[in-house]
Amino acid sequence: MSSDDEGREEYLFKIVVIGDSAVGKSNLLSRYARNEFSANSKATIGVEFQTQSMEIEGKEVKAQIWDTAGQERFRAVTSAYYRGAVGALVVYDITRRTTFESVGRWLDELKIHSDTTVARMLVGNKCDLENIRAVSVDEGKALAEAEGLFFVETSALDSTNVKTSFEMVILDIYNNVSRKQLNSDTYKDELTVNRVKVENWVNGENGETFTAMTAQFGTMLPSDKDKAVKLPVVLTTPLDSCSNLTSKLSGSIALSVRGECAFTAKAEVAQAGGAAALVLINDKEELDEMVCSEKDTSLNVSIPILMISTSSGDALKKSIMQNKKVELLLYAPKSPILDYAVVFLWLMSVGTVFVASVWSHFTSPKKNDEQYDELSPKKSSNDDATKGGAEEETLDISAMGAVIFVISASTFLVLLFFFMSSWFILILTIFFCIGGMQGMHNIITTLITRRCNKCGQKNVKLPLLGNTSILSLVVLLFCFVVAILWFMKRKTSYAWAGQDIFGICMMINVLQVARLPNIRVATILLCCAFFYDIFWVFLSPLIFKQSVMIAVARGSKDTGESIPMLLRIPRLSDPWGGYNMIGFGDILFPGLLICFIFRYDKENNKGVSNGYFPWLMFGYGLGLFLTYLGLYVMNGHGQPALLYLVPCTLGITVILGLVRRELRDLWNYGTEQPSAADVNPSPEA
Ligand SMILES: Nc1nc2c(ncn2[C@@H]2O[C@H](COP(=O)(O)OP(=O)(O)OP(=O)(O)O)[C@@H](O)[C@H]2O)c(=O)[nH]1
Ligand SMILES: [Mg+2]
Repeated sequence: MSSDDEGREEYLFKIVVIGDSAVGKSNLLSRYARNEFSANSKATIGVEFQTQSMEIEGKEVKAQIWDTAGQERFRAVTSAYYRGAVGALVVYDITRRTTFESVGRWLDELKIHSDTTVARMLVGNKCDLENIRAVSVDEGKALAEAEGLFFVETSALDSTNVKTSFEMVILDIYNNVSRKQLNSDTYKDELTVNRVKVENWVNGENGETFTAMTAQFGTMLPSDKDKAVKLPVVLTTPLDSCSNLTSKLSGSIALSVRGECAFTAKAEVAQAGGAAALVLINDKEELDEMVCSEKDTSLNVSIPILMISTSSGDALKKSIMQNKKVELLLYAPKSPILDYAVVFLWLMSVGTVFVASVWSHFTSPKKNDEQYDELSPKKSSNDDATKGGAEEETLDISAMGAVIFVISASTFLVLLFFFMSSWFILILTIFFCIGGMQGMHNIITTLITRRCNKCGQKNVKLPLLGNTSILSLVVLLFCFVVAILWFMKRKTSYAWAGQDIFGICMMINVLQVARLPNIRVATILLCCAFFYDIFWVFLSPLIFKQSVMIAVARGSKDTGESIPMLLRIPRLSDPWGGYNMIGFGDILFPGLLICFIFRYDKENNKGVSNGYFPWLMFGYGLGLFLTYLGLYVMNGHGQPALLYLVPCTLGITVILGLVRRELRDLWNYGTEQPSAADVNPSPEA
């Protein structure tokens, strides 16, 4: 998101310059970056960088150009040099044949160390020295053609083609990138991804891997662990890296502390000292984002800069001070945006809604059997009987109730957002346990009594509860034990399974109790919920600086505990772990409508062909699918599922109702009598 905030897209490309010693690599770069040339420049030792910006199609493209020594003995860790490069200039000297003959070897090295497609250009430098030319233009062209490279002859001395050669490579990379549709999200994501895994070794012993955060400037780390290099760590002197360093840093990772000066200043100092990366120890456990202010866009930081927490930093510092050898391996694995956990989540949600809808239909015959002495006398007035029976255990939601519900849910959400303390979460968790327990109890007893009629008939008299069936008691005890177990283990990695089971039981139960009377109330409720969801996910950042819904769903920052108000499945293929989640509301709200429709279909003897239920189930599944599609398209940004679910369920109902001319009936369902009564007095008035 960060690059979107500035309203301008940014790209960062790494380009490497390679070729034998003294072919003029450093001079080509200094000519391009600073328009400088040095007639007696020294051979490069180690690695140097320059960042140059240019604009392509209104987008800012930054090229980070790396220059290293042509001489083998001065070259820095080769794989680190090539890592992440998307462009390369292979330079030879037209006055020295041997440098041209080495080109093949340089290309091989490039091939071995780079993973992505690299835009490559063959550069014949020193074309100002025509009189002592040893390699003809045609030879250069032929080689470039054979290897599939661009070709150009340059002179760093008189500037011929220097700019062109770099810009052609940058443009080619840009075209490659945009052609591959990497342009917007994926590629930007790669640049802004800021979580890093830090593996560490103390005296060769592998310690616990911890997480670091990279700055929004500096180079990216490889996403692949195999491509990362293990480097020794050196404590900087001074420890804050604010003034020039006296410690020897080349080829190692600098470890510094936060404070005293800007991150960017530290970065530049460390880079000037030759560090391969700078690791800053934060002054607290949390990791803050390190940004550079707008003014610093000219910044030439080309090493990765990252921050680690106090505790991990201090542990490393201590080991170094004890003269132990500390090594770090830094890499930034990427999360897949979609995980197959999504499929299970989809199945779970659709399954819950389906089961909740058909539940009473498939369990009621047996219920009737139990209560037949009560029902049979009234069987003649069928409608009354079912309605009377229903009223005992169900709650019809009224239009007013729907509005009040959404308002109180919003209030609750804001309260949660501001006061999400551990005890608040604890209370909600207990409520969740009770709800889940009750749901589970109801489901199990219903299922058992349906299988065996007599099971539920043995009763005992209890002091407070009165006449209770033994079955019910046993099941209750079981559910209680399960709830307690889950409560105690709720912070474990497998607690999600229990949470899902309880959540599903609770929702099926809620959907049996709460009922929508007709489409009028459904429309009010779902529309309110629709705006509620969109507001709290998308619009709340405008007021609260972050999405209230997403913040609440993520849970408390301090304890890492979240409120069990969603179904979740771990993202197994994600190196960062985490969960795919769906809120209870995304199941309950559409669920209420679908349950109503199922009842409507049954009460009006509608089958598969003329009913609404199959359509709505399809609509719900489609809506969820679209939600995940939205998640994917928006690069993992939390989605208000109801944005998709409401049109896909309520929308379908209304459209079908209109087409079938049944919308009126659906709209006023169950209120036909009162509305007729309403009509009667009006002529009098
Ligand atoms: N005439 C002429 N001389 C050049 C040109 N480019 C570089 N030189 C000279 O060639 C010599 C080597 O240049 P560098 O840029 O240091 O070469 P390099 O490829 O960076 O060498 P290493 O760092 O050792 O790999 C210097 O003396 C430069 O002045 C050019 O275009 N024309
Ligand atoms: Mg050089």
